[in-house]
Amino acid sequence: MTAKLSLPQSSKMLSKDFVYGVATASFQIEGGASKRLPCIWDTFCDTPNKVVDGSNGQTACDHFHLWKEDIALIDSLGVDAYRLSISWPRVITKEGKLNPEGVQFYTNILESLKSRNIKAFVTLYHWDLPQYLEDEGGWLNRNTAYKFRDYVELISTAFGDLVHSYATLNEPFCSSFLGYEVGVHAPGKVGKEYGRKAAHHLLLAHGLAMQVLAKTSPNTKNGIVLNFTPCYSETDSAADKQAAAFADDYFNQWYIQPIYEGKYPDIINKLPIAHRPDIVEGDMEIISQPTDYLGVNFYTRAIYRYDDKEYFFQIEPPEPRTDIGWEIYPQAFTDLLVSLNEKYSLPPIYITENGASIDDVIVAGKVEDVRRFNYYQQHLNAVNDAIEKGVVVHGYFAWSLMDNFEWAEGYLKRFGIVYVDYDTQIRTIKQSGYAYKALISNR
Ligand code: IFM
Repeated sequence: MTAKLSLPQSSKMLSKDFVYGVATASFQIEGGASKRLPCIWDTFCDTPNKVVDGSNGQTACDHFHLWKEDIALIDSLGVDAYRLSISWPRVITKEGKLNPEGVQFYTNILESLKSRNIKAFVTLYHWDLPQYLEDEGGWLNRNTAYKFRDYVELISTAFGDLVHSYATLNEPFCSSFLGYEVGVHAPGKVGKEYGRKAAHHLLLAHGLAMQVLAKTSPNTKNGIVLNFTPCYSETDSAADKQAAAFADDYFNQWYIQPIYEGKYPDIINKLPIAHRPDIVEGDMEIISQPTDYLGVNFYTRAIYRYDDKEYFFQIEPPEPRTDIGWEIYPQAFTDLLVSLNEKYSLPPIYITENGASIDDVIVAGKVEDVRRFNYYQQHLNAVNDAIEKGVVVHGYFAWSLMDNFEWAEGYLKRFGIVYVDYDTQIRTIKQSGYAYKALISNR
């Protein structure tokens, strides 16, 4: 494949200041599970029928042992930044103290990145809650937010000036809705009475962590990463439009509005009292701390029709779709960025995740992932269109650096721009990876 990723010559995304990076998360790549405390995803993986291929994160991409090679690989792609996450159960003991071995693992990585001039974008929570905290109620327990604050204080102090940017949380929607409301993610709790409560404690944790970072790490860019699946109505009927608007408030605005406006969407008043979060006086002020940036993760959109029992019903995504069944609809990316920009007074945005799961095959040492290449081209264009419409975007991270543990899908779905052979742990840069590298170096 000789195709090149391209952008209009005048594009701000071709400026050297625009940050290009690749992203991963601790549980998805590290392995090295015996060297940390168990987390909720270990327990979830051990529960029958939760992960499609019955796999777990014990070894994953063995990044725990192969991190030096992986950092060299990242460097070889010519990226400006690497977005990684810290495993809370690797760096903090049950007693709430730093675990020096775990801290050293990340310090080595951060020092290596610094020596190569690669900016470290560090996510402090990408879903691997220590199991002992889940045993005390997890994100349903308000105290977990304070435990998170204490962990952030310790780890950000330990990392000193090795970090360029902190994200408090990755995708609180997934942690709360998928983990505590529909139960398809760890810890697998099911109940409408749980999801919003967990979300509130996660957002509180974010706000408390932002307050801490302002003291321990005032020179880093501190913010949060939210995922958005823009909601469209199936038809132009008022009922369908209302259904899409309700879904948007429930799945998207629920997580951003508290941060930038200090309140939940008005639909909170339509939820039964038992399903609403427990909001203590002062919480919304804590949650709405100013952020230096907003991280936006985008993959797809969702289409809704009216439903008289549940307010909305999501219809099957139309083609074209990626291998994970998500519709490819880049226009929604532009629409999303423009609408967020209109609705809120936002700091600069980083696209912290965007990418495609494709059923790659490796043939004679090559992965010709044309469909992923096309996905990247369309979505880079979509970001560029949003920038031209006035949205301030400072960077873009491909999800993911390499194939990895895709949560409830196990290792069956591949999102990497680098192919991983899980038997040999050999990494092979895919054609999309070479194209991404060329885009970055040709700026
Ligand atoms: O793999 C995940 C990642 O951990 C969080 N955002 C979405 C990705 C693809 O599902």
